[in-house]
Amino acid sequence: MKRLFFALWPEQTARQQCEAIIAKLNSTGKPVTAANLHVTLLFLGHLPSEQQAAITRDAARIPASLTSLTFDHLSFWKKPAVQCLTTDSVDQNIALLNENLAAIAKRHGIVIDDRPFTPHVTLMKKARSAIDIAFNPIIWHSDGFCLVESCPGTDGVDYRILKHWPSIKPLTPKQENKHALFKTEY
Ligand code: 3AM
Repeated sequence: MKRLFFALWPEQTARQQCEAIIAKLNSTGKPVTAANLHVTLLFLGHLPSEQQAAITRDAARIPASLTSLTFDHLSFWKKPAVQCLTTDSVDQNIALLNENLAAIAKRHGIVIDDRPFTPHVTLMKKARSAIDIAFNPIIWHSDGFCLVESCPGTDGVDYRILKHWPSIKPLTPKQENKHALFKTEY
């Protein structure tokens, strides 16, 4: 069984801007690696392959839409002990995407988190306290979403994109080495 979630993956600019903030947060926790930066749309948990296939089939029917989030706050969440980027203004297309994905998951009997959807980008784990730093808002554009596997990795966890809608071109091997994120199955 694979541990899966739906997510938005960053464009290069947004990823680099996140990395710059992580650098400013230096030594205040465990930094998220550049290749792991994402916005979780819906956490699914461990799914057997038949359920993964059914979810994948249904997710492909969700109309593709352009989405944009402006991350302008750095938040400290005490319980998960993370520093993350957050936003007060959630793009309606992203809220709809989350609703559509949640409906698919429920239809296939997956128990999902019933807390309100709060788009965020985790930058630092094992964080101990709030930190006040200045940064320019990060505009996170997406033209689709992906199904991601969370795998145990050398750095704790590695995220592996299994599928992306709409389809994207795999990176060249050189790019793949750099960001290790397009080890795709599609
Ligand atoms: O880094 P973020 O918060 O975006 O927090 C976990 C991570 O997202 C979240 O899923 C993403 C990939 O692991 N996650 C892990 N377990 C979860 C759970 N039981 C969960 N979200 C909701 N319920």
